[in-house]
Amino acid sequence: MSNTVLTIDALHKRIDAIFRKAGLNAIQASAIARVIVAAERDACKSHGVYRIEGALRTIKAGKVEPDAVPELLPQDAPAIVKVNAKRGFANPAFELGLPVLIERARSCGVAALVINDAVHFSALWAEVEGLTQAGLAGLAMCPSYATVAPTGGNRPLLGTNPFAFGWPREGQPPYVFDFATSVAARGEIELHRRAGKALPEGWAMDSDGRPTTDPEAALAGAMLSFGGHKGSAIGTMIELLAGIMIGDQTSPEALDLLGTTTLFPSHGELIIAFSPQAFSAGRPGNPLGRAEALFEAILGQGARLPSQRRFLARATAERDGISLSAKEIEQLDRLLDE
Ligand code: NDP
Ligand code: PYC
Repeated sequence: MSNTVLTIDALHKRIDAIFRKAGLNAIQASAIARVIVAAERDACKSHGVYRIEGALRTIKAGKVEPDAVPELLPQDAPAIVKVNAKRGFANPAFELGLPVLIERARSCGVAALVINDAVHFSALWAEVEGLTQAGLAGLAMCPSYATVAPTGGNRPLLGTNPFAFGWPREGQPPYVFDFATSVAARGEIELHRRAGKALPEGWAMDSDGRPTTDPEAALAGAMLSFGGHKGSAIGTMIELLAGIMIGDQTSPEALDLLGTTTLFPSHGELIIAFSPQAFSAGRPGNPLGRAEALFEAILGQGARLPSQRRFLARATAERDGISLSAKEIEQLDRLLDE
């Protein structure tokens, strides 16, 4: 069956309507529809429309507050902005905190946004892009739930803990990377399972700790960290900074609370914004100009920059619309009728 092409706006309206019908308030529905549409627009299927069912399951199970209105908390420290998501999704909490984070990073040179008590399922590149659009560099990270074995271990403990970085560029899309600290996002394993495809070797172990390429066995077992002990250490750092340090759940705690990996976990998120101008003040050279020389040298070797694939997909979707399979369209229609 052939694909259907929808405009970005039309897809947002459909997904927003599904979440409104499921009981989310306008703030929650609109913000999570925005990140899901952005993922489809940028050809990041692991966090696109397939995530709608997980969000709906989480709403039905009462594990997210459908009427949550995130709250900006009084500031104790000028460079730490805190938003409580009030057990709603992380995305509206981020949207509330972003302008304050930008203002604080511009005035202090560096500032952090702490999001607490949030249900989280989305990709992080959209968040660091919010900073690069304001001329800032930034990092974003969060735990997830225990699905990844620490390197040398054989049972799930760490989350797939995403880590994103953005650097602003003038007249060009920013330099952005965003990856799970497991070999691949768990969403990729689920997409392999749905497609009946074996996993590449080195992604996961089964529940007996043996290497597996079977997605079912991998989902029941443990995923592996990217880069062995290095990814395992970065994943642990994220548990420390974006879990324990901000007074929120670590991945094993999030899984204990939820009791399943079929719903979305509740935990916090940490976003740090840097002003390149403030850090380089008094030093020779313009940091954005110097960065361009580095990017040119990378490209000059025939390498590509992270997010280049995504930005190309975005340009195509903005021009031609978003192409969804017949199965995906059926899913959207069914979810709206349910
Ligand atoms: P990928 O491995 O698909 O991509 C990781 C990054 O590497 C991207 O920025 C990608 O850019 C870049 N990249 C890929 N290939 C190359 C290359 N050859 N040269 C240069 N750069 C390259 O991502 P993951 O599967 O690890 O993660 C996917 C998403 O899952 C992320 O957006 C992450 O935030 C999300 N996630 C969310 C979680 C959560 O708890 N909320 C948990 C785990 C993951 P490009 O996109 O252009 O290919
Ligand atoms: O893809 O690993 C993942 C993931 C976990 C929670 C949201 N996405």
